[in-house]
Amino acid sequence: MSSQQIGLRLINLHCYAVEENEFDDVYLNYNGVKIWPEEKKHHPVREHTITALEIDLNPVETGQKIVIELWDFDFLSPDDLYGTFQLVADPGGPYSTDLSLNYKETKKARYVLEWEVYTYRKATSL
Ligand SMILES: [Ca+2]
Ligand SMILES: [Ca+2]
Repeated sequence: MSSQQIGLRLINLHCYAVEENEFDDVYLNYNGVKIWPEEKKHHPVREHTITALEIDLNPVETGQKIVIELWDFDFLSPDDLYGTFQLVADPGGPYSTDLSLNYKETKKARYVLEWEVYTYRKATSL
């Protein structure tokens, strides 16, 4: 037996403009939990770069709204929430979604998330 399920894959993070000098130290949260980078606390990102993410969220429901937060780490002050990527899990893609800016923390940052929704079969036991 198997059943069709869908998963959402975060493919790339495009940075067009950073908030801070030279680079931002970014990480991504989903439902209050850091999902990227996986092996360290944050990742330096410079302008005009594409960073591979390769993060899978699964399973998700068709039509589910998924909010991914983009945060910037700071040494001397609380981390800054730059904004959110607001995704809807419709199978297909790749899609590109602009960061909805949190203007309390940034006016300069410009990021785009590239992502897709794929189907897979999950074996189920009887
Ligand atoms: Ca910072
Ligand atoms: Ca800060």
